[in-house]
Amino acid sequence: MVTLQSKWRYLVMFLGVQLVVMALLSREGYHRRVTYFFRIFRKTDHGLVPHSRNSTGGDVYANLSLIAKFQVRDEDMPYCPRKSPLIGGPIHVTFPSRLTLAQVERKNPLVVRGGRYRPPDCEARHRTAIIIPHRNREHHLKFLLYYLHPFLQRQQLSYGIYIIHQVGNYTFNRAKLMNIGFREAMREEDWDCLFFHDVDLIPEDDRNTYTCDAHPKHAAIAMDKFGYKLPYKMYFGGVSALTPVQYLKMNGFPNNYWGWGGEDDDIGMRVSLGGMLISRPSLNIGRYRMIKHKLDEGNERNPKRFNMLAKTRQTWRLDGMNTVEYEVVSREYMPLYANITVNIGTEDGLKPLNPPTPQPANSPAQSFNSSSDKP
Ligand code: UDH
Ligand code: NGS
Repeated sequence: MVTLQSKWRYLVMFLGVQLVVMALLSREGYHRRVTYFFRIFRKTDHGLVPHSRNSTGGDVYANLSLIAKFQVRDEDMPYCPRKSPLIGGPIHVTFPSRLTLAQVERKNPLVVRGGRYRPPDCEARHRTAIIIPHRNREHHLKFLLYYLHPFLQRQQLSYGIYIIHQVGNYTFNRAKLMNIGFREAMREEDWDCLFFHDVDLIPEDDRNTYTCDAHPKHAAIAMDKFGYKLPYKMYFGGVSALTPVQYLKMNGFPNNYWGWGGEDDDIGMRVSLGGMLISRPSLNIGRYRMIKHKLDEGNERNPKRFNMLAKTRQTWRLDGMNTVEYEVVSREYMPLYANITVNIGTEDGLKPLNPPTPQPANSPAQSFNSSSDKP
């Protein structure tokens, strides 16, 4: 039978045990021990990085806090693992209306001037340049940068983002801008892979690695607007990736498709005319969400595209990287990208923006053609 006296004794013992536990917990370092204890149950914290689908909740920034903030000395730098431990799988893509470039900058503190990044704690195995043809799409660019920077950091790539901006109002020429991007990027660094990337396509899975394959890669194979399937077998539009050797083997892209349509089909044909195959990621990984928009003013459908495509077999060696002519108007190294503004002329050829007056040796405006300037 429990007496009143023994009840008091139990109560005093209980309080005593509590005091001892509290004293233990308040000792220096208890926090570390408690955290360690809880981590046994929550394996996704710090040292243990999630691999499974949805483990990052689709947040493209979720894993980035795991990147070491300190810079390891170059001579002590190990190679990054073959498969990045930061990859999390599917990414949830939305377009928040109030997003600003300043916010994107703050979320990417390790990106340096010109939109360059290299992993701070390991030597990247791949160096990838992203080439984005651009005019009047700043709104789309902001969203692409918001998603692409953390996406590439999660893949532990060394990378740079180049915007190739067409100056003036003359008809847009996507493929020619890509040729210029290739040349301008390669003159700055020995990139081993170039991604040719529409500004309005956001990758939805970071297992879609932005590295090159043994054959030219078509990365955007499953877009939301096509019900996440290829619209037709030879489709090569949206996002593609080539090594410099692959690019030159097919003489780059055509320069003579002015306006919308056909240039991506021409590029696809060049791949096989250059003796190569098309490599593709799987449908569940090469997924993209397109930012909806209408056909732009100055990029009307090109009525000549079908006739031109019928002649690609005869024209691909005569027009491409070996004939691209342009004038660099400016090179600006912005916090999140390099902005290269170019005059690409018209169907009738390159007309310099400024009359050809004698220029000082380091003037920013320079003209290029294949014979005067090699990458
Ligand atoms: N681009 C610009 N500015 C322009 C036109 C094109 O920056 O004025 C760039 C941009 O990177 C864009 C890419 O070129 O993502 C391709 O152009 P697009 O987005 O207009 O072409 P897409 O085929 O979409 O992806 C067209 C939408 C309307 C199709 C109607 C015909 N079916
Ligand atoms: C083809 C176009 C491609 C274009 C693709 C998808 O018909 O340039 O449709 O267009 N080829 C020709 O016109 C010869 S889309 O649905 O994105 O507007 O990329």
